[in-house]
Amino acid sequence: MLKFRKKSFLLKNNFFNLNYKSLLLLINLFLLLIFSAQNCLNNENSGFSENQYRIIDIFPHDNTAFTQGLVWKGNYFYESTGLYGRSSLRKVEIQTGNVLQKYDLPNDYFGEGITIFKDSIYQLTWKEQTGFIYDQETFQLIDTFSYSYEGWGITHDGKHLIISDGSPVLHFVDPCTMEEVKQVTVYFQKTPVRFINELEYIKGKIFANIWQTKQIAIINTDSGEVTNWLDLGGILDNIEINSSQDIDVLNGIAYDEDKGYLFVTGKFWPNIFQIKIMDNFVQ
Ligand SMILES: [Ca+2]
Repeated sequence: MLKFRKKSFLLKNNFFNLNYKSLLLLINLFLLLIFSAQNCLNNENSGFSENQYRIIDIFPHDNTAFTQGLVWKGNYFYESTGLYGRSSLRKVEIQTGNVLQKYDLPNDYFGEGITIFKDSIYQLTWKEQTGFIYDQETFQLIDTFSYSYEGWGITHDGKHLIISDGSPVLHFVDPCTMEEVKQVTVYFQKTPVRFINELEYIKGKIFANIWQTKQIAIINTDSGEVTNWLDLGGILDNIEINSSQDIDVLNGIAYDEDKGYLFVTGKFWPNIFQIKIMDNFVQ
């Protein structure tokens, strides 16, 4: 009887020990799972705004520049500015924002987008239907070209100049003949997207500012479909802005192919933001 009791007690005790250990093991496993999941989330999303981009650095920008076009080449920015009487082509130092080289357009030309194709800078003007071609090194005017629409943004895919005119249409132009080769209409969910502004061709996609919005459209070059939207609505929260400063819209996209970073700014913005897009964001 005593033996039985003892056995029973042992059994009960073992049962309790077993359950207690199992419970501890389960708690540990549960905590490990939560920690792992949290850690995984932290690694994936660390510092990325809305799972889209992360600010790498912030550089000064001339807040009197009405930015219409931005390109990154050879560790310098090339920038086009607009407004009548204030339009220019500039070479800008990244760390200081200093303008190292400048060409002022005649007062009756409103500067728009720029792109650099084979060491020549192509610059559009807004309503003048005239484009300028400069030597990249000297800013010497080499040639002019004309088009029958408003000039807004310009980039190139290595074969064609790609030009926006404020409508949903992108014009693909042969850079040798300046003849239009084809048009692509930009749309999102079957609706044409208007006001396509500054452009940047990045790894087979066209990134485009949409005038008066805080979003950049990521466009399939062949179909014109917007495959994603980069929301930069909160990016100015990262800097102090003088209340008297006249800040205009987001405009200006440049791409650092070597580092894989984007530069974004806006008209009269006091800064240029160097950002990294999350790898899985660009589809
Ligand atoms: Ca650009």
